[in-house]
Amino acid sequence: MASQTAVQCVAATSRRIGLFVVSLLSGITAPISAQQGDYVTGDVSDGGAIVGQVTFTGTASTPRRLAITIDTVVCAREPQFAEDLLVGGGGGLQNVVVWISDIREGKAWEPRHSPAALAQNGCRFVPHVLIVPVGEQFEVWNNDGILHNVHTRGTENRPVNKAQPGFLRSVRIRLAHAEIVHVECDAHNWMSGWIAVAAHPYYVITDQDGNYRLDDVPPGTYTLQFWHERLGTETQQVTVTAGGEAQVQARFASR
Ligand SMILES: [Cu+2]
Repeated sequence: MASQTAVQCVAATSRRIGLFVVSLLSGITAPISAQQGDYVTGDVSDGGAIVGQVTFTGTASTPRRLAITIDTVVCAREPQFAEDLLVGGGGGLQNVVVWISDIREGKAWEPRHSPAALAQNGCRFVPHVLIVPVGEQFEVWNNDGILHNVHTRGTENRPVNKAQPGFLRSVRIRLAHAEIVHVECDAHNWMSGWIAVAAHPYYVITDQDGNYRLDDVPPGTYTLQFWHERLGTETQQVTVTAGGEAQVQARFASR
């Protein structure tokens, strides 16, 4: 359930040959500045946006309180609650990863996305869901001064399993394949987070009211994926026009 292959493979050779034509059709202008796996970046001159809200159609119960059993001086300063199903205003579903799964060319990562960082803070992973660019190093911080551990579990990526004693404020991790991996701390069994290893910048996480927005999308028809850690995956088609704003809503039911 945790694994979603974000980009299908295309032949690099045919892509390069067809790049000029594709650029004219899709609104991407020269220069092509970088290439990351099967995704090619360039300036998007007439992109559109995809916006919407993801909602939960079931009845959401109050998040359950977590049992903090060890390191209580640090970890139980405040009550802790599960973050695996957070429903906000209007049934909006938080922490859904939304991405375009079949985009081949588009904008480059914005500088603010690099380096990404995941904090172990108050014996929680913050943010609960993090987007990192595929293949790039990111940091995991230990803000607590006690022993934590970083243990990732995915399908495409080999597991990372690093102890992070209190004096080790930062460790660096690199995940080479695009998928969503689970991250846990073996020292504190309630700690749970997710890392969306993104093949390109068209990934976003829904806010507390379930809203999301993807900007600078080259005109075209795409497949939009929605992933939630408990509720699974939804798929929708979307057509983006130059300068337009495509509305795409998604609903998740109880499972
Ligand atoms: Cu921990």
